[in-house]
Amino acid sequence: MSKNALITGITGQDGSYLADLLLDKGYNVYGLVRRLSTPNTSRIDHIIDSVEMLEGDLTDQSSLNEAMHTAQPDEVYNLAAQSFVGTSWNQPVHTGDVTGLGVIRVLEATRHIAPDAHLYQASSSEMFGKVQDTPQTEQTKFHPRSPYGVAKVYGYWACVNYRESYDMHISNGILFNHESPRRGIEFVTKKITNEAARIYHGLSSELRLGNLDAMRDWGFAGDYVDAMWRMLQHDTPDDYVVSTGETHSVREFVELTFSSLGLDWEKYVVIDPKFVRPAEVQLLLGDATKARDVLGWEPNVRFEELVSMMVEADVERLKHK
Ligand code: NAP
Ligand code: F7E
Repeated sequence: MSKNALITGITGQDGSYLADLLLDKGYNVYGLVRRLSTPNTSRIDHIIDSVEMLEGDLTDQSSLNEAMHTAQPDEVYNLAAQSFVGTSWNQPVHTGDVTGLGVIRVLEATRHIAPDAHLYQASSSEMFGKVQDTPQTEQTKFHPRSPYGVAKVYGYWACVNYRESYDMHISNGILFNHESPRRGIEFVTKKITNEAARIYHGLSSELRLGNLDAMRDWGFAGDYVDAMWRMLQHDTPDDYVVSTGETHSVREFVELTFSSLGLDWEKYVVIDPKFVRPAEVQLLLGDATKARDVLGWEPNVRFEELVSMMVEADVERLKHK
């Protein structure tokens, strides 16, 4: 019999790739969608008739309970969050409510209504923040550097606590940055490839950025949702770093993007203090040995391929503008 999966955050980058993966595997997919003045389903329009949308919000316990009753999930993927680090300084209370407390609400709904479900929590390398070890592993201490990172640490420990308190099958994926053509426009990779493609087509003349020295371990979202699924198939719940093991600077991402379009990035990039954060995470580099050894997971897409995939998608999308 087909399994039921409930995905919170199905309209986001990861939710859309995960829904693709689970549908391919024959799951019945339920997606929690919050009410917006204009529905935002562009990332899942291609599968909209194959998934069941349930209205709900991570700030509203009763809607989560109702979604859990309807979906009767075998697996719950909690991907919903206020996920943009920059915004978390402007909306720290909202970020804490959705990204932090929202996890407890999902845990409570699962505990009371689907206690045997396997649950995945979207934890983040932002929890490492001011890194205490390099590379970062499951043993590295957390030192978050933003209200977003602080909220993710709360969610992480809430999951560990519910696992220990109630013997629930709950796993944290500590995912490093992962990107794709479906990435939100405000994140630096998509901002760079989108604006470079606009410049290439003569639609723009500059790209305004903040700190070019930040280093990130960037992977492909399509690879990373497979790691989420593998965690929930394992007999024992646990916490896993998911990363590529390579780190590159924002400057390198810019250089590669512009050079692939035959452009000199230095003619177009303007440093704007508006995009420099109050506290920065300077270096992230993950060691995913445990995910490889226990789950058999490995990334397929490397940095250069990721950049060209995103550039090509934006050049193609904008060519008739
Ligand atoms: P995303 O594209 O920003 O998607 C976030 C999703 O959460 C969207 O579907 C959004 O709905 C939904 N959402 C936001 N507030 C909500 C609320 N109050 N109630 C219900 N749903 C709400 O993020 P992503 O890149 O796919 O990331 C997925 C998860 O992984 C997030 O928890 C993120 O923090 C975490 N994470 C991401 C990365 C990464 O590099 N991508 C790395 C580590 C961890 P709308 O479409 O209506 O806005
Ligand atoms: O920034 C620097 C910025 O916003 C990356 C989220 O998915 O990954 C993501 O968080 C770096 C930072 O991602 C601009 O200062 C420079 O150092 O693309 P980002 P993030 O903050 O790493 C983690 C793992 C998550 O969990 C989050 O949900 O790029 N940077 N100039 C800039 N960043 C942005 N956004 N815009 C700039 O103009």
